[in-house]
Amino acid sequence: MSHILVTGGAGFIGSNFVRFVLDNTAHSITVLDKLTYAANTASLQGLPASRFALVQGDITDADLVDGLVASHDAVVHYAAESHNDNSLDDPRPFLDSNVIGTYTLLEAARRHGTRFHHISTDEVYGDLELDDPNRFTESTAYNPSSPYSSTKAASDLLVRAWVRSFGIEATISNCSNNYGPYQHVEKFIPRQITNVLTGVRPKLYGAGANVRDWIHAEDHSSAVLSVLEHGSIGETYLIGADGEKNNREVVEMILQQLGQPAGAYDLVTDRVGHDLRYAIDSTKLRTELGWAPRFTDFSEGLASTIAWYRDDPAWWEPQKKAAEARYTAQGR
Ligand code: NAD
Ligand code: TDX
Repeated sequence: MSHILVTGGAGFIGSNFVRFVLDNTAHSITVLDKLTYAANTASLQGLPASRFALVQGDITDADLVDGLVASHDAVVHYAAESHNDNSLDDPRPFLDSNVIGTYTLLEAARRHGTRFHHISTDEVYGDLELDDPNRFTESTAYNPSSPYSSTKAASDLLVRAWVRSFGIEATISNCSNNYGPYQHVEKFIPRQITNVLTGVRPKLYGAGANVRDWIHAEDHSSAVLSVLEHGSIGETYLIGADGEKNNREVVEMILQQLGQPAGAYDLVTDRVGHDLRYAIDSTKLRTELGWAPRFTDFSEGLASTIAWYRDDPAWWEPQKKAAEARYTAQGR
């Protein structure tokens, strides 16, 4: 039984991980979160006070981070600025949180000998052609495209350097695109679901041909727990669930599941530098740690996600207007 510090635990994937760990283990959790626009404390409501606490604070605050890292057995580091479109408008917060924030946590983990797991993304590998038979593996060269993915790549390299130079006990996981409950409405799937629920047509960037490799957030959580508990120190594990779909297919499924005509979407201005395709080969995680995803049917996972947004408008309505105002300013 351990006391785990989860950074960014009021965001989408972090809050799913907190629930997963509290439901399936005896570990207790402290969340450290700055509560940026992307956070939602409603995602953490109803958790057992004996095993859960929330601290509002910034991972770049070295004094705060030092005390928290010293008093926990492990750190699982989710906190980051996470949205590519925002990083194209204003990169600076991505450098602060993703690079300096990770550095600040690593230094504390080094001082206190604390186990550290770093959460990252497949976007550090750049993109693939649609017909490329290869998928990303742990040995694919880093080639990030956006300010977001380049700061995530920088943070991964810091972790690797701190393992090699200072011997910290760290692991890294790079996961593909997550979907599921508690995802901010700026992101692709919840944006389109909540658009349809509010009578607005879904917005597809470019021609909608870009491919993402979708994984349910609960499967990401089970994989991270598995790496935290059984992963080899210094190793990187890729997390993916063989969920490749192009954006047009996803929008058409959302429209169909919500009873709308398949073509009831708009094509809008493409994202600058838009990565074409991501695809993960998760053989290492599956063979070395015996992990397997539970959500293997995307259509079913999408249906439960749509039901969650339909049933809980109070969770997302307060953030919808501001998110759409940012898109309107970008012409999307
Ligand atoms: P999110 O934007 O929903 O949540 C990020 C959380 O981090 C928010 O609660 C925010 O308040 C917090 N945060 C941001 N800056 C902070 C700071 N300086 N100090 C403390 N807290 C801060 O993001 P998400 O989609 O849940 O992603 C979580 C992590 O998973 C990120 O590291 C991201 O790179 C990674 N990841 C995401 C995906 C995906 O599909 N969303 C896929 C692979 C990896
Ligand atoms: O309205 C939209 N229309 C659209 O076509 C939005 C918001 C997005 N898109 C496209 C862009 C991408 O091809 O959908 C795809 C998914 O977009 P995002 O949800 O913005 O995700 P992406 O840029 O792929 O990055 C996500 O997965 C990897 C997360 O936001 C990252 O944090 C994670 O690292």
